[in-house]
Amino acid sequence: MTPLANEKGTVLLLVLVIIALLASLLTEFAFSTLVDIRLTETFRDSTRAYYLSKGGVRVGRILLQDDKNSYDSRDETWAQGVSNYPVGDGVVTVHIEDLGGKLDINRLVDSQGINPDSIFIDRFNRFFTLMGLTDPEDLTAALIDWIDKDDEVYNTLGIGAESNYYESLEHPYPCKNAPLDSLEELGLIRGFTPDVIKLVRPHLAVHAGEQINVNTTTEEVLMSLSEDPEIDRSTAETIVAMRDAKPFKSQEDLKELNQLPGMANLLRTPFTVTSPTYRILTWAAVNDGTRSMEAIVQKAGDQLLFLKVN
Ligand SMILES: [Ca+2]
Ligand SMILES: [Ca+2]
Repeated sequence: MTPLANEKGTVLLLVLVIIALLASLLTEFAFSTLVDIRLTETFRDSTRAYYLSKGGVRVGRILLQDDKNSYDSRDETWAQGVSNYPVGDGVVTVHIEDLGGKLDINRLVDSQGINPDSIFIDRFNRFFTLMGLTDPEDLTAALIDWIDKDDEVYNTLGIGAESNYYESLEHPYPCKNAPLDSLEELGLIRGFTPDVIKLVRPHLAVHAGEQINVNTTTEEVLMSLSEDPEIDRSTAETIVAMRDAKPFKSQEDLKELNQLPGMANLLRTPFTVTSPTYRILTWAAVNDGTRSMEAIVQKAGDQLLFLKVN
């Protein structure tokens, strides 16, 4: 081959390489433009779902503010929520659950974070026993230590856990030494395995209030309230049947309960007929974009106590 022919061949090869590169670049460009459009669409839909979900929280708060009667029970409008309600291109679901019928974990320690509350300790010990959990006192003690300010291990009845325990774990973290903000924190506390949490979660809350709303509570929570004489399963079932037939609408109505076994001995008048706080769960979808939110609100003054965006 002559030097000229050789040069021509090289140029041809170079042109071919450039064409191939350009072609692949164009294909890549077209593909990434498509991906960009899809990402933009998903981002757009997910942003719309975010605002729809946020609107769902507002709807929940409006439903609660609209409820102005003397009692709170699950046959009221707020408790019906909203299911897959169509809004524009999307749908939104709003679920409202009152927390007044649940045992408030943060009540185990006084608001100063210093003294454990003996009445709530008894309730939690009985509750964990009722749920069939082993070492119920240790679970209660671990909750107390998680909440109380000090780093001294609680050791009455059960043995608790402070930072020295949590710092020795494979993935160490300090003990919170403050009230729980959300039930999700339970997963960080010693003894609260996923199975235990699944079992106890429906009966427990944070921000629940000191008294128990008879209209919405569970048999297990009722049974945890009194030991001697105890509120047994049959009394708890009777109370639930009474409130399901007709909600208790005032403290006066609650006097009907005084005749039942275990009621005369209840400490600190544990019952009420209203719920001060609520958990609003919302879920929204717009095409492929979905978002959900969890809000805890205090009904009085429509105060937002906690918000988690998923
Ligand atoms: Ca009400
Ligand atoms: Ca502590």
